[in-house]
Amino acid sequence: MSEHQARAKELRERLVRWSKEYYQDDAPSVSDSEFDRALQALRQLEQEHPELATPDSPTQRVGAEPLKGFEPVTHRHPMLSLDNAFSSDDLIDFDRRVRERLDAAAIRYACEPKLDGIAVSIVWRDGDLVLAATRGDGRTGEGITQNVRSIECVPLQLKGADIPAYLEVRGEVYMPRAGFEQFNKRAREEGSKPFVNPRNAAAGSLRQLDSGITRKRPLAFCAYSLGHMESDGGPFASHSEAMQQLSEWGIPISEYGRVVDSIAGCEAYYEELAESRQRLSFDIDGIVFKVDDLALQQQLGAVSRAPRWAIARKFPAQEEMTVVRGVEFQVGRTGAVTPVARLDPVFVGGVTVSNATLHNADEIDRLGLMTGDTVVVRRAGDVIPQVAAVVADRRPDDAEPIAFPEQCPACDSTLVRAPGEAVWRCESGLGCPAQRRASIAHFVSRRAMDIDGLGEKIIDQLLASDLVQTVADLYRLNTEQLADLERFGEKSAENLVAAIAKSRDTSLERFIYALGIREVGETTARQLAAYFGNLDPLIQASVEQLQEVEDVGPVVAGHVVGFFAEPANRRTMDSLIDLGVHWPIPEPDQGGSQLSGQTWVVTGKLEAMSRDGAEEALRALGAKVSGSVSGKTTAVVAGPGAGSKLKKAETLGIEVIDETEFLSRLNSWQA
Ligand code: JCF
Repeated sequence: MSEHQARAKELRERLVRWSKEYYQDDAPSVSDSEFDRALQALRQLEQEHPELATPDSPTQRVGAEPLKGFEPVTHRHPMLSLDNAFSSDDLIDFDRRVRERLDAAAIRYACEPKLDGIAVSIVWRDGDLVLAATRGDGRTGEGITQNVRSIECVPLQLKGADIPAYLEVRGEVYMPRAGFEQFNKRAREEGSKPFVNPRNAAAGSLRQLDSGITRKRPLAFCAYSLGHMESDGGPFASHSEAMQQLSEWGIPISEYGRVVDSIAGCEAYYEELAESRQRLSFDIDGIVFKVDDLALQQQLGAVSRAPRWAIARKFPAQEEMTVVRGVEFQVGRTGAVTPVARLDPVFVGGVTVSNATLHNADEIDRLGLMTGDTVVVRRAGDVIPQVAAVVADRRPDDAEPIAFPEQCPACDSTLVRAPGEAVWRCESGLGCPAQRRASIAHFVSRRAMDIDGLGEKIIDQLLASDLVQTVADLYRLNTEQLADLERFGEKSAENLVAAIAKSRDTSLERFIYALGIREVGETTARQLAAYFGNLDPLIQASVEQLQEVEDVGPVVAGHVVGFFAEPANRRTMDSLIDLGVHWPIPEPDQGGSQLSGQTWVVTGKLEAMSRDGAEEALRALGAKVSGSVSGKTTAVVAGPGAGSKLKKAETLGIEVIDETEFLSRLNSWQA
């Protein structure tokens, strides 16, 4: 066998195995970019050596054969995929080709995010959902009607006027990130298998023979084009008009869709969404640009697998491969021991990543991870980077098993695992140096007491020099003591003492959050502060009373009671108050506050104050502050760089004000 032959054979075998993992098992072991690179390499090899091409090569057929157990459904028109643009130049080339073919000066483009899910086709006859199928190989897909019927946002019956006799719509079934994270969290807790990413989760959920299982998965649908329509109504002039009509019939469409009048508008749209990508509630892997005019689309036509009138401008991949060099075991604020993989640095999801969480001991077993393994790292949204899969066939001979410690790596006490829990914990509390360090870091963090300039290195120095044992000791520090520490000058010592002093003036909700009670995050802290009004009633609250607070269940209530029952915690709190930490006692909100009953959203960059500061000011006036714009939003404060939230507010006709206007209103409200 020639060298080329052997290489082609190896690539084919890999691609076939990876395809099966991807399309049939919904459990890929390599990243998409790795898959694409292998496919590209094989394509090139076959192009340069045509004698190597075989009819069953993966280059000839990418996609999946229908799974057994599902009826094959032949699409009326092939379901096309999209050509990719990887750079601004690619996009400009696309626009030039389109304009040359159409002999046009500028083209109107419809823009929308490219959802990372599973393409499906859905048919409504006389308004009733009668058929749904996956894309399959583009011609024939799998009938998944029952499963699609179980997706909540897909209308079983269309509403409104002029319902067509036959309507086929194409769109993407996807799993929003929050649902995905929650599903995986539960899977990890229960010891069952989490999904690698939301797309695999959507695919795996959709292709269940039992639609009862699909029903329990948090799936959503978003239409992206009209497949075929038979109707008395006239044909649509544009893609955007068709989408608007689908929306009026009750079919979900992208809330971020927009029409621009030239390629420059496409560039701006891309930049805007690239900036807000991580804040969206779902994964997107790029932006789709389509010639909006349907007559022009027809004129342009399609080549083999993709239309000439559309292109997908891709974002940086959210999954990449790298090597695990070792595993460290970190002890967190609450004693939970988290294995963290040390990686060869890799650019993924727009940043360079060199650590990824492995969650817990079960996860290491489930992944079958060894030191030296090549892994797929995923970074999406504001979730920390994770090891999503191990690439089994890249394991080196000197790979080493990973042993989970039995003793706390920081204080040597025996680790404990509660029945039914996945995490091992160190139970030494603040007796453990790692927990002490982490709880101080949490206490001083920006959203807690907000002490500027007190990073982890300095915390380590303060602990090592014995100047600080508890968070209360921070308020006893003076400049002379600090100036004696390495890397401290007089000025930096003064700055730190000033920052600590400034933090004495805080709010009850920040203080409660800063205590670092297990499972009491910012929202719970805020609700506890609002309900109890001051610290003493909270300390004295019973488990039953605590559960009257919104979102507080028996577990959180137990953690709160347990925290205050600990004498060391009480001593520290007493010291903090003796040392001058204080907060205003909130007036009970009787609906009389300036903004009570209102919901505000703050987005984009503010100049004079931080976004947090603006939100805090709004809450202090009785407003609710939300992270997303909806029909219930009262008003939006938008700074430069505001993206999708601003657009949505404009679409919904919600009042939008800039920072200057906000500051002037704030002045009058607070007067
Ligand atoms: O969101 C998507 N993944 C998506 C896929 C959006 C689109 O507008 C598409 C697509 C695949 C094909 N449009 C076509 C023509």
